[in-house]
Amino acid sequence: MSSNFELARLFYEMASLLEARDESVFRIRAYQRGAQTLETLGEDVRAVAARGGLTALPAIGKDLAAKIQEYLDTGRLEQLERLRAELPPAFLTLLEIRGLGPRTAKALYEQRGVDSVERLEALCRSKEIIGVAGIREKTCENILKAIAQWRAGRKRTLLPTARAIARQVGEALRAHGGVERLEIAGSLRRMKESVKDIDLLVTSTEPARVIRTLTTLPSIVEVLAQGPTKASVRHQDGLAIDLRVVEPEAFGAALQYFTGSKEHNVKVRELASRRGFRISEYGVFDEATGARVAGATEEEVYATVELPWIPPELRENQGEVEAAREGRLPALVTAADLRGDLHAHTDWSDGHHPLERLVEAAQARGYEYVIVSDHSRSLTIAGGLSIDELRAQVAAIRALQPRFRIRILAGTECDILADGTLDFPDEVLQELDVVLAAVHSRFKQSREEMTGRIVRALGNPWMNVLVHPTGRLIGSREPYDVDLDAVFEAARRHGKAVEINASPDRLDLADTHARRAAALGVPIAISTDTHYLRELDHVELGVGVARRAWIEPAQVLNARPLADLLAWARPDRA
Ligand code: DGT
Ligand code: CA
Repeated sequence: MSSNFELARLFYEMASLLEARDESVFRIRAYQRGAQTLETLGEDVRAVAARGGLTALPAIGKDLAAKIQEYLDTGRLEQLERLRAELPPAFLTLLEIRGLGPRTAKALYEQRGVDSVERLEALCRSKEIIGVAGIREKTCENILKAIAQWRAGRKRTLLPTARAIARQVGEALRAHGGVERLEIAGSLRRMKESVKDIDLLVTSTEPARVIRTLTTLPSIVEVLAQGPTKASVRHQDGLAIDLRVVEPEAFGAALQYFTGSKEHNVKVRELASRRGFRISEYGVFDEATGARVAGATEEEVYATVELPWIPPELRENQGEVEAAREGRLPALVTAADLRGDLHAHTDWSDGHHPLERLVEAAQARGYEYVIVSDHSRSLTIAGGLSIDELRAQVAAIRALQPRFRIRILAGTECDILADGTLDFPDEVLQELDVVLAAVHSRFKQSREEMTGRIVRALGNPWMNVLVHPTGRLIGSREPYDVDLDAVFEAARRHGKAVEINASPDRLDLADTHARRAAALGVPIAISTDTHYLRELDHVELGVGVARRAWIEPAQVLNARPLADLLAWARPDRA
């Protein structure tokens, strides 16, 4: 089986080197997917090749099959060795610096010997890179800022990246045997927007085998610690993975303990000690006799302190223990409660698919409605629509409607201009089914100006949903300065909704803000802001934020049936 892992490692490296050379994303992805297939393949790739079954494997086409055969025959990949010889080993990390493309990085390497982030930083400070590939003084400053962000950003990983890695590693562990149960714990299970590491729990009759698999997986680049039942490793994407093998009778206790948060656990343990119990990752124990009284399931653990099971997203010691004790836990919204998506783009503005594809994809998901909300005329960099184009789009939507079961809502993501007026006149907005409004410019306004601007927009009779209300981009742009409580109060007063934008680097509103808005009675839209069709899947991240915000289906705008949604958005038409 060792060939599987060796080949997977080589394919991952190939993908990175192609990326460094700015090659087509399709080729890069092809190698990444091929590597994932090899990492999770339960049969020796030699045996598969011998029976001519390579191209029947998922993600292995003719090209990759030929590469696999080359390796099996010769023990090497000629193309990979050529690519390796062209670039220094640390070159790939340079490309993690925002704004530094492969071409500039290559010029810096060739002309100034920049082969690491440290050297890049030094030459930026001494200004020795000015003049290379059009770099100016201002570019130097930007690179230094990007390096600082890169350092800060490396500490935490965005939720969807971590989820994808956890899924892939989990699948690989299962494929190589010994795993009975496998669960994700920690902040990832609580759906925090970014995580420090991935915490995995496993039950197994062969702990050593599971540990060995993890520590030798091709996507794992470093073993940080290793023991008979636990291991800590670093994944090639930078984050650490902690794995523990636990006894089935203690699985629930371990899951409860390692899901955290620490603050939640402290609270639960206090309740236990008042009842004469001690809770640890090994179970719940009677302090007097030392006997284990619970541990196989989380329900059992919570039952010993007379609490119902508490959803992981709530376990932040933000009142959930009290709510559980008083029978007031919310019945949290799930993805299945959503009847439509209320923020999506098409190639009429900066989306990457025709209108029809969006509608098909949304209908295939079983939605009752989907909005078309392209940008408005002032946002020229995103291909904002003129009034004529918007009207033509509405006509196109109405013409398309008879071919679909799903209702297509004509909308816009209308810019909120600097003075708080909207980018389209009222008589145009009135023609649409649902109007979104957003700030896309003049982010540096004072708190008073920005608050006044958004509050004024909320007063427009035809706008319905304030989208990505703080404008933040996680890890790269701070939210603009705005009094959110004043915004939520205005939304409540005018009967408007606010959005949880599910785009992974936005997640805007954030959990704590969304909880405040919902508590005031402001309806919450959970939308994807889809620009690529696969982003419709991001809805899960938005639902995660909503659940962390204690939100129930009744508080969610797009959990309403179509008729209710339309009656709310366009009462004049009823
Ligand atoms: P993060 O920072 O995104 O990894 O957040 P967590 O919550 O996943 O934190 P982590 O990975 O350090 O630990 C996972 C869980 O294990 C944590 O939520 C609660 C539990 N835990 C870890 N260390 C301690 C500790 O020293 N005391 C207690 N009571 N619990 C701990
Ligand atoms: Ca963690």
